[in-house]
Amino acid sequence: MEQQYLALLEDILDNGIKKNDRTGTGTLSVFGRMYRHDLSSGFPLLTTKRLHIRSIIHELLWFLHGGTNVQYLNANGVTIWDEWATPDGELGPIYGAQWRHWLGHDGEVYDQVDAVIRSIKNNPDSRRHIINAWNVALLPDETKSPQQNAREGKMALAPCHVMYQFWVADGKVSAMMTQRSGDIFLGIPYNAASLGFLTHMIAHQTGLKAGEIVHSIGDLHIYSNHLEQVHTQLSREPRLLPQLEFARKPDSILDYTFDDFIINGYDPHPAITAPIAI
Ligand code: THF
Repeated sequence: MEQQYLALLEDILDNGIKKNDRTGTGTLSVFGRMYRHDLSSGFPLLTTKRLHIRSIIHELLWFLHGGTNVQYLNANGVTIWDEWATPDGELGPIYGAQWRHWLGHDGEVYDQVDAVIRSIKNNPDSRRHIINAWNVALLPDETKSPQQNAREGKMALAPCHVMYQFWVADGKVSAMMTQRSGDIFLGIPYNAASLGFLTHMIAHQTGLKAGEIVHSIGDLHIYSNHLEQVHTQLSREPRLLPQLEFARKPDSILDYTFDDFIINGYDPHPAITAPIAI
């Protein structure tokens, strides 16, 4: 996994095209890239820089509980969503709302997380184990700020990790995540670890082993103010990947707490700070 990540950094440096973007920062961008990782060979947490595991786990628990207000994250010391929230912490109907309570035009509320776990248990061979966040009716108006969109009941940001698909074979569950836009230096390492945690949780809850993760990205970019950091990271040697262990088996996917995730053997190079494009 990590060699593939570093190769993608090189790929963007070599082949990236200078593009402007919504945030006005400027990027080097390539289109359509993928990497895959067998979860039995270690947990997908980069070692060439230290990642803030706390932020990643709390963000995922927040999505799974349907959260769309940063208060839960802030109460747990996580600030990665603050820049887009209104003063009272609202982000509009982003991931958590779509995952847990997608409102259908029939007025019915759809819980995609519960549905996917039931379909994996009851109909493992299905090719429709999907969680989709791209709710067209609630996408933001790009001419307005994230906060203005949230105030108007729209998503503060359009989903980046749009679709998750699960696949069951040989007693294992694999996951493919399709991402429309990926900030490779700051976002992708979080997204990869988050996909790893979610896949392990779904495997745990359905009595399967964790198989592979496949991460597919549309516009994959390095922000122009991350170039120095990327060179620092490329100068480092990857180390052994850590292992994930669960402290217990919670009754449902909604009953995991931060302390249920035990990461063994994480020995990364130091963190590399970088500004986030808003
Ligand atoms: N916007 C941009 N420009 N990039 C993204 O990756 C991104 N996200 C989410 C929404 N909008 C985005 C927010 N995710 C960090 C990491 C992920 C984020 C936001 C910020 C970040 O600054 N990480 C620091 C450490 C900060 C911390 O964990 O406390 C780091 O060094 O990794 C795509 O999901």
